[in-house]
Amino acid sequence: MSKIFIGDKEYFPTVSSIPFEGPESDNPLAFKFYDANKVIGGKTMAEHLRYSACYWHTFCAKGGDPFGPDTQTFAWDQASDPMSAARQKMDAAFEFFTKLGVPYYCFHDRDMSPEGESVAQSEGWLQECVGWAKERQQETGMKLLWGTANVFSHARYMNGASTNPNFQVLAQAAAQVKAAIDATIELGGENYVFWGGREGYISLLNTSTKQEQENMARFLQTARDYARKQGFKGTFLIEPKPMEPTKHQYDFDAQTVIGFLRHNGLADDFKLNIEANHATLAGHTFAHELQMCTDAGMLGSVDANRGDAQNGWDTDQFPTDIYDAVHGMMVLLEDGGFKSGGFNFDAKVRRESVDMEDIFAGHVGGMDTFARGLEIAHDILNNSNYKALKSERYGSFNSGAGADFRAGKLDLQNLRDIAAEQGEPVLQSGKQEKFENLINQYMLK
Ligand code: XLS
Ligand code: NI
Ligand code: NI
Repeated sequence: MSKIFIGDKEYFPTVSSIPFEGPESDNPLAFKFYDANKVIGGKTMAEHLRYSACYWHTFCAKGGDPFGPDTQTFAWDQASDPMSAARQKMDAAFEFFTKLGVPYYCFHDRDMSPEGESVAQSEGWLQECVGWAKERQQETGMKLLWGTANVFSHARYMNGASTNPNFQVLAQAAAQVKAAIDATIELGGENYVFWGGREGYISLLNTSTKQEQENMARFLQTARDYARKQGFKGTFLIEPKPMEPTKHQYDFDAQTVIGFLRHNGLADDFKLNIEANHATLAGHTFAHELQMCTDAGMLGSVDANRGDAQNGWDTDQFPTDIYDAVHGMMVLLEDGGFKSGGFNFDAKVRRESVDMEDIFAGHVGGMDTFARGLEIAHDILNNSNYKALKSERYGSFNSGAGADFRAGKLDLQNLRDIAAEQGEPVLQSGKQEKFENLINQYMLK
């Protein structure tokens, strides 16, 4: 086995580069469907899918849950001084990214670099880590899909970051966001993400929601202005989530966020980062959230994972549901595919999955799921009568009075007169069963 490692130690010695072996292979650490160079509709799978692995779940979280401590032990987590530990973690991360064959990664400031005792110390440490990351990016060809700041874990953020009732906490969050934007620019990041970790409330009784949302908007405008001034050309992304950790989060779902961005003059610079599990929590499907974004021209990127239909929390499981992947890919392909975004696996192995190989298996499964989803969705959109069936339902708007209405040429009196003249409309079938059968036909053939 040829050794691939960054720095002076191999952290995953039992795993080599993950090969594509096709659906007949029974090697659990080989791709069955993700063939990076396979061309689908004029683009390779790698270009369509733009896969990314995340730093936080894979290299920072170790299996602890509210009822028990960590279950996973990491070889890169043994050094006693925090900067040596950060360096080892980075070597392990880049070894993992390279062996998996993802072109992108994502990180929060605090995943990569420890929190210092002052703003200045935290900034200095982050800059040092960014220097190492830049070297490793050059060495491996890895690129940064997005950076972000963790302004929700530290105790100071218990009442929110930009929506905190205490201005001093807001300023601390600003310091972190500034440093994380600088880091993202330095590493050539294509996007910068805001997930509103604790931007919401636990009790409405003690919360001025109007002021908090105004402050959030002002904060985002200020961050955008700073980043643009520093030359950031990428896309800002908001990641909706309706709840958890707060009872109610302001970035509830795609439609709420789109309205907020438009209301606050942010729609030209910001798009959305849709996470599948957050859609589930909001009572929506993954495809619904993607569709709301594409309708608004605001689909930025995707946090690929899966929730659990019976649980009400963010389980962040690896995406294996092919039906969801097909529908999601149909929406994405109809929108022309990703521009600056990609599929970032915001997913973690289960607490009980304690073998180092399990994190490879999780990502391999997720990458195969969307690769197959891409092929099926492309087939449906190009070779079936799906699009024709759908547009037929709206055929009455294509000409005559329907087209006049779309063009704004009819007033309410005109509409009334048309109704009176035409009489009761003939019932028109929604044909849902035919649509569902068509999807299954293409999935199962
Ligand atoms: C948490 C979010 C988080 C963001 C990045 O639920 O998904 O991981 O993606 O801050
Ligand atoms: Ni996420
Ligand atoms: Ni999440």
